[in-house]
Amino acid sequence: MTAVTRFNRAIVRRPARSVTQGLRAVDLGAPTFDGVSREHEAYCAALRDAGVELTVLEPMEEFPDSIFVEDPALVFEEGAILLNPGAESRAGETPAIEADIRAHFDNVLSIDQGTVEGGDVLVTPRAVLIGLSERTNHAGANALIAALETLGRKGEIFHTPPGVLHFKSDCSLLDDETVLATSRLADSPAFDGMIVVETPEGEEAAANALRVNDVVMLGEDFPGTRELLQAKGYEVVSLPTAEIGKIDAGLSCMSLRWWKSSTST
Ligand code: CIR
Repeated sequence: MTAVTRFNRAIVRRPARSVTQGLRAVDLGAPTFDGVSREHEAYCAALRDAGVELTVLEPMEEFPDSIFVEDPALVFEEGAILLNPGAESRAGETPAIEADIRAHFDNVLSIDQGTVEGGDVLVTPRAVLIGLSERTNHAGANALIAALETLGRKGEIFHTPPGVLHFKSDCSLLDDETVLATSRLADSPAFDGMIVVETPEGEEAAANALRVNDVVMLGEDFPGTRELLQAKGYEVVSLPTAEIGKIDAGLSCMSLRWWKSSTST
């Protein structure tokens, strides 16, 4: 099994004009299409710079949130799992991305009950951590654990802090043994045995960072977190996220990432 922060392939989807109507818990104003597009382009460039080959899917107007490809599927070197988004307006994103997933993976599983969004799933070397949330329920989490077992992986269920969209809205992996998390999630048993770096107060949204190969991608509006990570020796790539932040998204949401070895299909 390849290190969980090593990736050489990813699927992304260009934003549709309807992204301005993306779901949000609190309406602080809609993002602009041009603004989201610029952030998406910068993100794609950063992934390529980090050594990832991208498959770029076409926009889907009927699904405003479909730029967030992380939520309808979960991918690994050894296979993919089609998920079932808990947001009604996003449920159709799974059938819509299925053919693109099948184009890359021979082994494609799905969950047979409940709801799970990929934003609630953090892959660590020890286990695949699944956070229960408004979008991911017990039935879905158990179905995901069964699918993960078929792939030879272990899944474990934890809680997402109340009012937080996804488990990974509040945490991300910095390396094999270190997680970046908000203070409200830092004490979770999910991170037992790991080093937890807490985001500074007021920079909670920085927790949805993204480690890809040698770099940690981080929202550019979080200087305290950047300083903290740089002081610990991480190479930080700052990316604009203010527009996607208006629809509750961060850096992990916009790609499905995996390692393709010369022997994997
Ligand atoms: C949603 O509410 O579904 C989108 N507006 C944001 C999804 C962010 N996805 C993620 O964190 N994995």
